[in-house]
Amino acid sequence: VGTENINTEIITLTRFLTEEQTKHREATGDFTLLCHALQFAFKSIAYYIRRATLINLTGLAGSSNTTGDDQKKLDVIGNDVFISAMKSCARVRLVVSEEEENIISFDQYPEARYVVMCDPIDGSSNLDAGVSVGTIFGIFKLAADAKGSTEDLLKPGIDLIASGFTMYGASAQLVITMKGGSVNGFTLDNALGEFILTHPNMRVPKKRAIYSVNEGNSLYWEEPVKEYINSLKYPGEGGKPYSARYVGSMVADAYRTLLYGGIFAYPADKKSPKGKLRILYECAPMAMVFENAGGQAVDSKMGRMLEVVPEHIHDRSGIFMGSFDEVQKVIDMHDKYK
Ligand code: AHM
Ligand code: MG
Repeated sequence: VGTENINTEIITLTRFLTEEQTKHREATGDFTLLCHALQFAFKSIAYYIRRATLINLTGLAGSSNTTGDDQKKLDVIGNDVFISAMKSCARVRLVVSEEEENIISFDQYPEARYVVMCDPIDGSSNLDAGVSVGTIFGIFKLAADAKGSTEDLLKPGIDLIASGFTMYGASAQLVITMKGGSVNGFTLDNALGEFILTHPNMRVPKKRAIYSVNEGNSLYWEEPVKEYINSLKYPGEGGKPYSARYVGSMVADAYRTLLYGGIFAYPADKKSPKGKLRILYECAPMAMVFENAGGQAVDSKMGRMLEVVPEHIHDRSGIFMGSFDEVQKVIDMHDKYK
């Protein structure tokens, strides 16, 4: 590579966050510090996933390696890395993790104003096969008088101040968005150890003939969902059927949908009347990303996903998200059944 080809004006996540902070005169820097801790968690998890097979981290927690040492499953490591990063930045009051039954409360930081929800390694059933997984996160800010209890968490996605996800694929990707802002995508440069802004102002294409759903559940689907998916597969005279793409890792299916367009669905059905995916750390953060990128996200009642209020921290919801026009088709199909 000739030196003249080297771009010296790259925007790292660190630089991006600093620039965002200076845009807000009232900013204290607390949120920026929290983002730095998040960034470290993502890099660490990306690293352990890359090394997983070599250092025996795949398989079940509780199993032993050949020397008899206890092995931690990657799920557990991801969760531990994430929580310790959130704790050490001293700006986080509460953490909700898919891996933890209860809320984690950092009582040593009563002044901390942020609440972080996360799925440290989403799609972990895919890990041992080397398929992409990722981390999903959402951030709330506590009101000045909030004590930091469960009630402060059972809030709709419209209250999120930031959200996003990473995907540890061929390279590690980070997608992040702030309230009322655009969606920005970063790629981890392993040599520099920095996330580089590679996808500024991401916009999900308005439509695209791709659907992403676990069709093995179709026996349990409600009629409108069945008819909707059938309408994509059998478009009638002269129409071209949609392509099916389903990784089975929400982060990977969401990332592709964000870039190429189409629809991702995990509907509530007769077997799982509340759906599978969790509101606080899967559905709401993804819905915020898709809305801020110009798409739509609704639940199985066709209400705006970001307005769904969870009843408990691990509450679930059906979800349809993606290109604006594709999600509109699902809504229109459900309207027919009203
Ligand atoms: P996980 O959080 O236990 O990994 O489960 C969530 C994952 C999502 O990433 C993915 O969209 C979905 O479960 C796939 O579920 P299924 O195997 O039922 O299609
Ligand atoms: Mg998950």
